[in-house]
Amino acid sequence: MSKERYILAKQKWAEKQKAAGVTARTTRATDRLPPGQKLTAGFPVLDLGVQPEIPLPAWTLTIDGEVEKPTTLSWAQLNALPQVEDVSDFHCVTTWSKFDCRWAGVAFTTLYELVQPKPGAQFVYFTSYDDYSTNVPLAQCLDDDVLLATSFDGAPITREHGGPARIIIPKLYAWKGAKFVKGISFLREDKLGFWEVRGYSNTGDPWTEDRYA
Ligand SMILES: Nc1nc2c(c(=O)[nH]1)N[C@H]1C(S)=C(S)[C@@H](COP(=O)(O)O)O[C@H]1N2
Ligand SMILES: [Mo]
Repeated sequence: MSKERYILAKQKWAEKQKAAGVTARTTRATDRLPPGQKLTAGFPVLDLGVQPEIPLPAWTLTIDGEVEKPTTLSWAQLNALPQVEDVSDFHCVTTWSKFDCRWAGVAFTTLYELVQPKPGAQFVYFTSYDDYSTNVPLAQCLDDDVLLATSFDGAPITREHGGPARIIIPKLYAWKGAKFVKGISFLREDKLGFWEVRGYSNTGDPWTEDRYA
């Protein structure tokens, strides 16, 4: 791109930002830390005051809704699916972030292929053993960093962090990732989850500080 065209493009971008009411932030983002977030070295625990205990033989995950092949997986069936590992950053809406979380488990796309969603399926609704729920557009669940994670840092996910299995969606605030997950429903229409009906943003993008609706 020529220098002039580059400047013009930047100018247009600035005008668009201004028109959208985007102003300087009080807390500036670095390359990795989204605006308004603080880096934590520990791993805080966020839940609804219950950490359900699910013995592995009793654990199931039901995947249903607008799909050709609704399925209920046992723990053994889940672990027989192809396993992947992904290192990602974790951003909680309460302003802490944790870098380099090493999760392993089954890629969301593997579950997607297993149940074969119908063309009308556009949204995903997750439910949990603690009666938590959350919702995400299907398109965002199909990124290759979205996991049904069963391991953190090389060990089974502890109960406090959502074991036996939890959802990880690194590009969204962490409330969009259900701990203690027990159900995944593919839906035609969006359906708000636990925090989404309580004023949290429906989209939850950390990079635009899309915290509350
Ligand atoms: N089932 C369930 N999933 C949940 C929550 C919850 O309370 N219950 N809290 C969410 C929120 S707000 C965050 S920040 C992360 C916290 O995960 P952690 O406790 O492992 O840090 O889980 C998310 N998933
Ligand atoms: Mo959170």
